[in-house]
Amino acid sequence: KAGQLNRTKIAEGGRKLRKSWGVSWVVLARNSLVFYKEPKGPAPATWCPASSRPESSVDLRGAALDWARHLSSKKNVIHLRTVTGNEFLLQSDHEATIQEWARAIREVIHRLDLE
Ligand code: I3S
Repeated sequence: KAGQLNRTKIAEGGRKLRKSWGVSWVVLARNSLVFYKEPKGPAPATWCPASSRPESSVDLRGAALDWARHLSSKKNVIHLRTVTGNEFLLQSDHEATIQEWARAIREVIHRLDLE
């Protein structure tokens, strides 16, 4: 699964960070969520995430996902916490989009729990 989402990192190793929302191209891989920086301005027709270097990736093993009702004034926000104490908010203006992401990420976390 892949697509564009708004995202911000809110904690690193358990330490709170200042929010800074940005747009990322997000790819759900086997064990992780990988973030790619979107090109600034209109994307060249040749741009694709596979040809660019990931900005960062999040190990989903042991991670926890919740709705982020009290962590943002935005709608449709999910809150992802890793075992290492990194925390992210992911948001889409389309409720169905974020619900699909939540379901897909939970499936990966659950599968990794069973391994
Ligand atoms: O949880 P906060 O601190 O109210 O989050 C808002 C701020 O981080 C704000 O940045 P500055 O403090 O640099 O102005 C962001 O621009 C907002 O988007 C953050 O709130 P939301 O509710 O949009 O997540």
